[in-house]
Amino acid sequence: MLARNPGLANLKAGYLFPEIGRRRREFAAANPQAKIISLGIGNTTEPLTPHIDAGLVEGARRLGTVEGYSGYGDEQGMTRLRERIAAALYAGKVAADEVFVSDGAKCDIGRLQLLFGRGVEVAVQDPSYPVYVDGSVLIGAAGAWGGSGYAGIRYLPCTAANNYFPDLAQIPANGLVYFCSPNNPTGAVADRAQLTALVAAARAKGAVIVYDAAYAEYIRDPGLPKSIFEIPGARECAIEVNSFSKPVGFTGVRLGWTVVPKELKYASGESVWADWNRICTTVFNGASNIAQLGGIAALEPAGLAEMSQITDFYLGNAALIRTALGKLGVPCIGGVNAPYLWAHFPGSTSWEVFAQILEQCHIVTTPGSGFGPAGEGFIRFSAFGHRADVEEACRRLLGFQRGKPAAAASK
Ligand code: PL4
Repeated sequence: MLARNPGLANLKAGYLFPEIGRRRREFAAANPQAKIISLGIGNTTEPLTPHIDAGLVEGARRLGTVEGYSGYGDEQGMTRLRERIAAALYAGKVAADEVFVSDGAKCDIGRLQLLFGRGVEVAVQDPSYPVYVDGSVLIGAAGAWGGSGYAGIRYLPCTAANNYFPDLAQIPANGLVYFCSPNNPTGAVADRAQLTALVAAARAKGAVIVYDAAYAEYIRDPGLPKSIFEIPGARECAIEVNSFSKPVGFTGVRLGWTVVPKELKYASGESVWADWNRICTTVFNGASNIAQLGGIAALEPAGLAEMSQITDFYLGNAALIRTALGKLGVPCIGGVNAPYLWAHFPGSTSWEVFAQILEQCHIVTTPGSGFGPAGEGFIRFSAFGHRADVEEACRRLLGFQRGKPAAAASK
C-alpha cells in the first residue's frame, strides 16, 4: 500500500478554525435559543463597496462577449494589476514583474514552502497564524508535536515582557523566519526600528524573512511601515505575502499577491525569483480573471478611498471591543492599526475562557493557545462583524464573569 505523507501524521489535530466552527455548532445544537455572535474567525462581513463591486461586475460582463472573453491568463497575473500593485502599494519600491498575483495569501504561504523544501529550519513568532507552522509540518520541515510545540520549529515568544517583538538572536542561521505585522493574533505592529533590526538580523544570519502584510491597510499611524520593502536591505532577504481579503472584503472572491525581489538569492547564488516564477507557472494556474479586474478597481483612486472606508469601519469595531474589554478590566493589546485584540485571562486556559465566553455571552472568540504555546491564557477578539452585532457583543461582554465554570470547557 502507498505510504502516507508523514507530515500529515505529524499534525497535532484538526486545523484551528474548523475546530472553532465545530465547537460553535455543538453549542448551537445544545442551545437553539442562543443568538451567537462571532468575534472569532477573521472573516469580513460587509458588502463589497460600489466601485470595487463594479470592477468585478464588469469583469464578469466582459466574459460574456466575444471581444472581452479571456481564458487562461499569465500565471503571474495580469500585467495591469501587477503594475498597479507595484505603483499604488509599494510606491515603486518593487517592480511589477516582482509581484506575483495569487488566489490569496494563505495559498501562497503554502506554496512558498516549495522554495525551501524540508531541509530548512523554520522560526515563527509565538503566537502566530497557524498556517506557517502547519505548512512547515506538512512539507516535512518540522516534525511531530511534542506537547508544547512541533519538533524543529523555533518558537520566538512575543509577550508583554518583550513588547510583543521577538528576540532576534534566536533567528536560525540560514533559516526561514515568518513575521506578520500588523500581527495576527496579537494586533501588535512592528515599528521602523524593529523591522530594521529584523532585516539586519536576517542578513547577518543568512536567513530569509517571509513577511505577511495581510493587515497592512489597517495601519493608520503614518510612521509605521506597511511593507518590509520600506526597510533598506530587505530586498536581499525578504519575501512579502499580501492579500485583498481584509482591505476590501475579498475573503470569498480570493485574490492576493507575493513579492519576490530579484536580489534574493539562495546560498548557491541562484535566483529565488526565478524559482518562484517556475513554481507559480507549474502548480498554479493564475487567479480568477474576474477577481483580478476587481483588484484593479480596488487600486484605482475611487477603490483606494473605499478601502480606507472599509478598514476604518472594522477599526471602529475594534475600538468598541477595546473599550468593552477595558471596562471589564481585561488587559489587552491590539485593535489600533490592526483588526485583532489580544486579551489576557491569566489563571485559565484559552479553551476554558473560550467556552466560558461562549456559554455566558454566546460569543465565539479564538483561543490564544491555537496560535502557539505563548498564546495560552489569551483570547483573540476579531473586529470583523456587523456594527450592531459588535455593539451587542460588547454589551454582553460587560456581564462576563471570569472564572465562572463552563460545561463546554473541555480542554
Ligand atoms: C480562516 C496573517 C484569518 N479559513 O484570505 P487570504 O488567504 O488572502 O489570507 C489569509 C491570511 C493570511 N495571513 C494572515 C491571516 O490572518 C490570514 C487570514 N486569517 C484568521 O482568522 O486568522 C482567517 C482564518 C481561514 C484560514 O484558515 O486561514
